[in-house]
Amino acid sequence: MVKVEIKSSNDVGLSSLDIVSKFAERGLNIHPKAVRMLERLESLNVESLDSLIDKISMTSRGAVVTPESLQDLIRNKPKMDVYNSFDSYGYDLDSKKDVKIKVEKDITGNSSCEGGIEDFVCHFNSRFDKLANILRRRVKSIPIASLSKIKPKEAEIIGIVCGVRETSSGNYLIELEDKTGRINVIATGKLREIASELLGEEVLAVSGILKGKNLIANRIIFPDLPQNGKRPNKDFAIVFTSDIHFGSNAFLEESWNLFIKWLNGEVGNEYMRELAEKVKCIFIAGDVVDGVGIYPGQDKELRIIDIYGQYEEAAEHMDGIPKKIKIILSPGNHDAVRQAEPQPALPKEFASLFPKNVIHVGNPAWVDVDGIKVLVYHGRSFDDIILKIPRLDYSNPVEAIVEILKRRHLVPIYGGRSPLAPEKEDLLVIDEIPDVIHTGHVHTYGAKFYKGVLAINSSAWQSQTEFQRKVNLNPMPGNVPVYGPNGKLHRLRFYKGS
Ligand code: D5M
Ligand code: FE
Ligand code: ZN
Repeated sequence: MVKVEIKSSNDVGLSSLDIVSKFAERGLNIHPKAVRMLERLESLNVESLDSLIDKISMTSRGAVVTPESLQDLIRNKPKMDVYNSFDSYGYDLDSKKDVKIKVEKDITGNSSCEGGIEDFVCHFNSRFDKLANILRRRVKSIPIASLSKIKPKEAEIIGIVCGVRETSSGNYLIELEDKTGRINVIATGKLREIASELLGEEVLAVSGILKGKNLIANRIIFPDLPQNGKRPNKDFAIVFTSDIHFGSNAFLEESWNLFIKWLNGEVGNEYMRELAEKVKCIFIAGDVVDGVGIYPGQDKELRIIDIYGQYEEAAEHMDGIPKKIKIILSPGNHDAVRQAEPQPALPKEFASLFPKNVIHVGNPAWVDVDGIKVLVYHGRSFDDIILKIPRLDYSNPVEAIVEILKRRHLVPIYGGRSPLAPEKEDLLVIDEIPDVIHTGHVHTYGAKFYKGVLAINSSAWQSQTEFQRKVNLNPMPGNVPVYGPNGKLHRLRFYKGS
């Protein structure tokens, strides 16, 4: 029997005000630096704070609680939990055979873009063609230019969004363009909500009634995914992680080391050790290192100030992972590759530092793991998507993944914070249906099945940075989703706790 532990965690994000008030309730004054220290504590929740204050009240004699006095009390051993939604299951432990890993689509070595106007034209044509092909399976569309000629009463069209605005009457006007022309689509009633959440460059189908020069929409159709109930049923497990940020002084080394010990079968209960034994590969969805010069003032938050040193440390840590496990390493915006997406794999200079079981891929990359099709993408576009759609939130990152799946495009906003490399073929289109889509970047955890596709955001190994504190982003570090064996999903948590 597997014990299912549902513990409250630091995910609740206690604010400095909460901490100060808790101390004040017990007649204690706390130094601001000590408040910061507690805020950064991975394991802090209401219960652990209460028990900490209990201990302090026993020893404190009315002095201000300083960071130094907290130090000994909070220096705890790292801990780990497994959460899963299944009571128990059995599987065959003897899984010696290697899984076949094949990198299927990746920009590495195939980049041809120079960033000129022609590249952009080619790129957006490729995006339109790929997505229109998906939509044509569901609608009988006609070219936009033919609307003015044949003047049908009702029509279906496919186009790329090139502008959205609210009209004075509270409806939405969507400018839609295909290769033949442009038309204004009017979204009224319930469709206004869909129109208000359009991100800017999505390819859509619209069915509607022609009224003068406008098409009054009665249906707006996203490329989306078909419903798919099938789940890969394999006897091995895949681990997903991201945003390790080696080199940052907020890197959570103890939690990370515990994770590595778990992979080596050295820690955990019987269930977790058996699970570790089943791990055949690990995906890393970017931000392997913290990088250098990524944001202003970053040098103050770095423990290793040169990029080479950061990758050396990363490589050393990867060496601690059992060699029978393949590591698929994809870069993010903190890594030493071009920022524009799609990003190629790490250059040789850094890639060669890593052990042989590391497979370097680009961002995004499609990787087939013994029949499980994984799409790995760092997730930079989520900042733009979460900003644009008010119902989305950093604390629930899988909902942003659902938005990219609906649009079948990893970066459906152009001109925001995600720089685009206008490659001739748009490799950011989700033109196939993955079994798993794995992202990171926002440093929070989430996993759910959307139309049969497992959507995962794999948190981080970095505690809250000064910048994230300012924008109120509460990371959930040390959460590790593990998929399989037998199509099951586990959530492991490695954290320092009392
Ligand atoms: O990004 C981690 C998270 O923090 C991600 O959601 C973006 C946010 N972040 C980090 N730096 C910035 C800046 N400069 N502006 C806006 N949002 C930011 P990571 O890629 O790990 O830094
Ligand atoms: Fe990151
Ligand atoms: Zn990132």
